[in-house]
Amino acid sequence: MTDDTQADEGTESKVERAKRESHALRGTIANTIESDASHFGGDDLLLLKFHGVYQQDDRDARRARTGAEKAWSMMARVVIPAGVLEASQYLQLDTLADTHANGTLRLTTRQGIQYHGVLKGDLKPAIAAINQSLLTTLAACGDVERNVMGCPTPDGSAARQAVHDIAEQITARLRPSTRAYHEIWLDGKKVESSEPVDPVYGETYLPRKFKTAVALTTDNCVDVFAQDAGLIGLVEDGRVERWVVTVGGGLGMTHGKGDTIARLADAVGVVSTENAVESIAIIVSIFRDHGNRADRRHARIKYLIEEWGIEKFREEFRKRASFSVADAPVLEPMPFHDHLDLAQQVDGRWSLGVFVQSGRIVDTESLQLKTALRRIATEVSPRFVLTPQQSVLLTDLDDAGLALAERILAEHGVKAPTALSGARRYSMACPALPTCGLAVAESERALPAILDALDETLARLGVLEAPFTVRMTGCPNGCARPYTADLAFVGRSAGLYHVYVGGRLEGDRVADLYAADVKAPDLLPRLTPLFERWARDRFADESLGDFYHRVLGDSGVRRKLTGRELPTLEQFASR
Ligand code: SRM
Ligand code: SF4
Repeated sequence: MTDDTQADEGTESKVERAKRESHALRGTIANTIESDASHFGGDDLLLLKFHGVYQQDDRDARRARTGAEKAWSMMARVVIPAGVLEASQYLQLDTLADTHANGTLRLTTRQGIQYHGVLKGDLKPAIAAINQSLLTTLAACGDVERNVMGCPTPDGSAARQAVHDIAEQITARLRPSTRAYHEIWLDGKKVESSEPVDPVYGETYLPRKFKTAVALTTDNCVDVFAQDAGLIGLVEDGRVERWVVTVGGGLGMTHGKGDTIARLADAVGVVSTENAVESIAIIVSIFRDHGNRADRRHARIKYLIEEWGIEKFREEFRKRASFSVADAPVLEPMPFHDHLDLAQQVDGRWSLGVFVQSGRIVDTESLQLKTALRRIATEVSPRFVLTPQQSVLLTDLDDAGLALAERILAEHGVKAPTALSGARRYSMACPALPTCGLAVAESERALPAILDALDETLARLGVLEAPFTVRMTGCPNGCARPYTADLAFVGRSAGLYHVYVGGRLEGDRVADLYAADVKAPDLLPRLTPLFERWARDRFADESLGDFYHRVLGDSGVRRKLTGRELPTLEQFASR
């Protein structure tokens, strides 16, 4: 056996055993909460994830300390299907950041919200408060269906309603049935020890996490091909009645492990709206029954598709479906919108985008974003729709509300999205240090300075407004979806990054490893020849990733990237 996540042949891995023996995800979490212990241990660390909680420690403090106990705290993640919040919910979540966490809200790349720095003693009241706002942390993490993403489609059309409805319905259909969540965090009442086995997930839940997104043929802002499963609504006259079902996307890789891959999804077939949710449930059931439970590194559905091939998967899907499944059409490339531009809804009201750098809502001296959004929630009361790019839309604004929201934003130093460079507006970074236990390099804290320098270079070259996406992560797990970006920096070790080039906003192409092991200060100097060539020779509106592919002469869509150390393509820029 190599580690806890792998099993010897014929034995059960430690993680599978922990799930089986957890008594429907209870473990000893409740006892630890009641006790004086400073932190959780053993199987509870795994089980907590199903409740939306990760135990973390302050990595900065870890570096500074010698021998003292780690500075433990918790990260709690809120499930928000398709990112839709009422103003009252946003207000409650905002308050919670100050009363029970580190004073910030962190919008995630999957339209959820995370709290960092929650102390063990604050966990129970924090989760209770989240539930009072009619939201939950249950199934935000763990080996189950995670937060279901959905295109925000701020036009308020029937297509938007369809996306939101389906995201809600998938969430409800695939939420774990355990009473443990209520028992531990809410009412405290013990239920009979004979709680029935979860009807969807069984005793051992899924082999690993499972992610679904709902997109539209008119917009792939959710990066649907990077998801375990997806639904793409075929928009006809503003309505959706049929959905393309997709399977087998996923981005997590391990450096140096060629058998770990970033992969884009394949189409399974086309189903009607009434069968869309069931289609995702069927894919989940196939993963539950056939996913790899012996090696967690290979326990994502993308590896099952690699092993079986998509034809075998389609056969299995049809076998389990009690409804008709049409052959999947060849999909035209789908456009991408970040939805931040001011847009009028079909009902005449407005949607206004607010850019949030790396999803972190916080007040600083020059930018009081948290205060501004709080004031808008209180004084204007719009809907808050979190975007898959870590920003937020204020929707359903009437004329007076729009004027007031714009004034409040300006008063607190929040720039309009149109005032941002293309690179900044479409950028994303994962949290990495100091909270993420898996980070090997900086990301969220490093990206702003990189973007400042990048903006200078792009302005000098006359391409400041050109849209392209820059994404950064502190390790190869891919939380900011780096491998579908035009340009990505992926942490290798402290101050060292792999550079990927060649994805694009439309999310239908996987990037290439462009330069390996680049020191942080050398990132932009190493890329300048590529930027210069792009600025000089690009077609109008051609993104960096598209240009790279056209000039390299590779018009094919790259469907997967492996963690193997490939030769880099940096020399291309000087060819
Ligand atoms: Fe992620 C693990 C943060 C989206 C792939 N991710 C983690 C953990 C929980 C670290 C850990 O396991 O200890 C990170 C918490 C850091 C912190 O301090 O907050 C973390 N992931 C995030 C978020 C917050 C990044 C962000 O900038 O917003 C995103 C939360 C989304 C949500 O609301 O649910 C987040 N993670 C993603 C995505 C993107 C996506 O889903 O669209 C991916 C790539 C897609 C995929 O899953 O293939 C992603 N996260 C991972 C992986 C690699 C999984 C794999 O198959 O190898 C890990 C590591 C793991 O699971 O063991 C991971
Ligand atoms: Fe942590 Fe790596 Fe995910 Fe960044 S990409 S949040 S460093 S697991």
